[in-house]
Amino acid sequence: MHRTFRTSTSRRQTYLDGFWDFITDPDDVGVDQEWYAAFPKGGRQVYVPGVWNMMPGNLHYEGPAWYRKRFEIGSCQALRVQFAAVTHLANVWLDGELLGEHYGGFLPFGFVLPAPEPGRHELVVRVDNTHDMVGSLPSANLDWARYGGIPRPVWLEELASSVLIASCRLVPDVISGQCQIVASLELQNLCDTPLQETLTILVGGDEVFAEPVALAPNDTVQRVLKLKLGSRALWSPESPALYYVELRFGGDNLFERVGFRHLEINGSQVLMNGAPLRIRGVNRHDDHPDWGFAIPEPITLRDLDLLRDLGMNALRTAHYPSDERMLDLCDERGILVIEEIPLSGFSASQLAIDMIADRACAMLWGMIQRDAGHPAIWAWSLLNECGTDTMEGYAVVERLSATARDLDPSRPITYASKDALNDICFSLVDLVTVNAFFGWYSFDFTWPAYLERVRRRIGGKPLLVGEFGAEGLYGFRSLEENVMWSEEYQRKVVCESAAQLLEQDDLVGFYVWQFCDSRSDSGIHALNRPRTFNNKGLLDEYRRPKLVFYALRDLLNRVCPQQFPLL
Ligand code: ADA
Repeated sequence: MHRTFRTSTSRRQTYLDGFWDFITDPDDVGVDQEWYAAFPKGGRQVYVPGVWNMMPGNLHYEGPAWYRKRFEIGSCQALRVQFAAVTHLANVWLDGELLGEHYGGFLPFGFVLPAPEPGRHELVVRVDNTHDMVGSLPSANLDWARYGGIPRPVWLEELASSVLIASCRLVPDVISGQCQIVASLELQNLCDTPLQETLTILVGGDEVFAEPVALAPNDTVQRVLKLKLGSRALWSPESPALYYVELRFGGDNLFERVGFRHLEINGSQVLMNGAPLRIRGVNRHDDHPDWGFAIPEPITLRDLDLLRDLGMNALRTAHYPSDERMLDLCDERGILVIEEIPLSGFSASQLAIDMIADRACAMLWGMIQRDAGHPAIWAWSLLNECGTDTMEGYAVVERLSATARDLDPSRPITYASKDALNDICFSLVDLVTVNAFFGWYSFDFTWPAYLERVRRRIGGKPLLVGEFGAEGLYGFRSLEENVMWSEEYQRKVVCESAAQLLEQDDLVGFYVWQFCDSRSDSGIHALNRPRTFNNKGLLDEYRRPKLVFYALRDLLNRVCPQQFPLL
């Protein structure tokens, strides 16, 4: 399943989870030798969803690799082949014919084939995870692993009808006490004759819209509908009320899910349903030492339980769009999410490269298109720690913020700044997010003194701490607290910082760096990353708690008891 609920009852959905044929292509000869038509012998089997780095010998493999899966279909009007994510470039062939290409390792894409032959078919995917400094997103300058593969589900949809709800973006909101959804839909006629079908929309089982839509042969139309829904139960972290939305068009149907809440900026506060948000969160990579980006759902679920156990209510998907099931679980559990695109650590000269800005815009578009319906997401993050102290940075933030506002006017937008005292882009966003590591990379400020300086630059805007923390090697214990890399030192830095931040009344909140240790890049960061892991986790990579976990839990439960009860 790519969601925690079934997304259609009319489409026959078959997940292609399991073993696929696999072969690396270090000399990049596969296209010339037409491996899509004749898959080479001598490969291995790899599990999908998964990343190839977990196979012995492949930990650091970077470059093209090929996947093949055979499947059978019955007779249907059309076949949809859907990928939840391929990291990062995918070229896809079916029965030797090119279906297309997609770039962007954390977002979905797919292909529709009208009237496919029933019987056996062969899907071949060339995947390339090459990272560079001139066009890839993420670039080669990153503090996480360069995983490659098909880390999220692949599935088939056999369509019973010749019309298709091809895409759907739902933006829920509450205006003057009245719930609404702005629905942007794409409806497709897959056959050679004109037709007219009724589009019906149900919210929580109630029909709220029904109208005929006419389509020319093989035509696609777009509809933007404002659905006024009156009063409904509101979504909040304490009471996460959710509503299924069913779209029906001809013989096709699609389920989505939304929650209703209103976000607004009021001076230095972000209000949800009129009450100020108090963010106490962690940054989290979709990472596990045995699974890479392809974390099994039970581990994700337990991560969220551990987050609640800490007394926290929030998570930042550093630094890329998360698995959709993780967002579904956050919706269900009332966990407040900031989601981000992998535009992280880019310098001014990189930001000036058109391909990088274009890809960032396309990914931001794809992320909002996929995730706008999730009530848990309270802000979009445009980037992390890039050259936003430069005019090149300004141009990119201007473009990204316009894209986000156009697609979703209901949520605040932000980005994480690494140099807030010299940043020049804060005027372009609603919420200022600052990252700093006092007690680790620098000792020049305390948090209160630093935030005071930042506030003088940003006027009354809401302010959030996006990252702070220190490394603590699991099991490295020290009698003296001031020994860097020890669990004791990490506990001291994180808890002292958190205590200072909790006293800042007009701070929207903070996200600790980070939930658990995560595999880092073996490249330029390695000298600074013992074990080649980023060791700033409150837990280690296997989710074993460090001293800081218990101390931070005590602190949060003392300062805000029962505020975020365990579910
Ligand atoms: C930055 C970056 C994180 C991580 C962190 C660190 O703030 O955003 O991804 O690399 O530094 O641990 O140094």
